[in-house]
Amino acid sequence: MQDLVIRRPDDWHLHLRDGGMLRGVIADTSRHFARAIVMPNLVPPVVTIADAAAYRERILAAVPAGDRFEPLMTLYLTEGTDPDDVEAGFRSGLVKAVKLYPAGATTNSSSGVRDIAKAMPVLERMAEIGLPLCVHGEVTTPDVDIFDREAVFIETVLDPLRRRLPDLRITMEHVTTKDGVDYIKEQAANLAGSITTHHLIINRNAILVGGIKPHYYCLPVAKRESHRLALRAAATSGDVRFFLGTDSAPHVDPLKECACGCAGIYTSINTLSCLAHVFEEEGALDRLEAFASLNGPAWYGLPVNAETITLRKHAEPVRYPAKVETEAGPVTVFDPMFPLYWAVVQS
Ligand code: OTD
Ligand code: ZN
Ligand code: ZN
Repeated sequence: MQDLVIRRPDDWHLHLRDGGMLRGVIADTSRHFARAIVMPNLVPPVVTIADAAAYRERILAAVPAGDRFEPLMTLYLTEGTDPDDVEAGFRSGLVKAVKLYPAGATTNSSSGVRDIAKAMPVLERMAEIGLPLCVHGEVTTPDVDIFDREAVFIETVLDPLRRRLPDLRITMEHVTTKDGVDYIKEQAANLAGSITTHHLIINRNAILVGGIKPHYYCLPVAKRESHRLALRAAATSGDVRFFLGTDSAPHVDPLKECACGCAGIYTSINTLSCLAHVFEEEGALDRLEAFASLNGPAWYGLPVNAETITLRKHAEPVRYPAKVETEAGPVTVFDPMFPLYWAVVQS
C-alpha cells in the first residue's frame, strides 16, 4: 500500500449540465474537487451574468449536503455579448472566464462566434481588465480535416488574436496535439493550457479499432499516439502552464450509442484514479499535485485549496460502476482499458 497526499484538486474545465443530469453527476465532482470552471454550453447557453448567477444557484442546490464545492462561472461568448455585462460579472466576482466556441465546433456551440472581429470589443475589454478567455481551439472550416483542426486554429485564429491583443490571458482548453503543447511552451506570457484525463490515456485507435466505440468519442477528437505522448510529457513536466481540465461531458447512453452519437466522455468519477496511474507510469507521481491542484489556481489568480486528499494504491484493482444512473438516464463511465489501483481514500 502506498499513500499520496496532495492539495485538494480543482477541475478547470467541466460540464455539469442542468436538471436531472446535473443532480446525477455533481457528486462525482464535489466528492474530490473543491472548485471547477463550469462550461456555459447549456441549451440555451449561459450568456449573461443573470444566466450565470441563476445557473450557479442551481448547481449549489444540487451539491450533496456535506460537500463543499465552488462552481466558477463562465459566460458563453456570442457576437452580441455586451462588454459592460462581462465587466460587471468580473468585478462582482461571479464570472471567472469567458468562453469562446467557434460556432459549430462542439456540442451546443451553434450560438458561438462566426466572425471573431464581431467579438473584438468584448475581447479588448477583457484584456484591459485581466479576465481570461477560455478557448475551444478548433476551426470549423469544412475543408479542414478534423484531425488538423487544432493546429490550423493555432495558426489562423489563436496566434493572430494573441498578436492583436497580447495582454489578453488565454486558456487553450483541452489541448490534444503536440502542436498545441509546443505553441504554449513557446509563448512568454498570457497563455496556458488545460489537458483532459482521457487525452492522456487514449489515442484515436480507441475510437476506431475493433468497431466504432462511441464512448471514446469526444471533441477535440483524440489524435495519433505521438500527440498523446506529447500531452503526457507536458502534463507530467511540472510546467506551470499546464493543468487539469477534465472536460468530463456526460451524455445519456442513447444519445451516444446511435447513428449520430454526441461527443463527450464522462470521467469525473474516476479521473483521479486514472491520473495517479498515468503519473506513476511516467515516474512523476510527485508532480500530480502541480498538475491537478497548484498550476490551475496560479493561472486563474486564486488561492490553492487548504485541504488535502489522500490517494492510496491498493493491492487489488479498484472498481467503478460501468454506468452512473441519473434522472436523465444512464451515463457510461470512461473505461481506461487498464485496471486502476489508485483511489481517493479520504476527501
Ligand atoms: N467536448 N463534448 C462536449 C464538450 C466538449 O469541446 C468540449 O469542451 C459536450 O458534450 O458538452 C465534447 O466532446
Ligand atoms: Zn471544447
Ligand atoms: Zn468541454
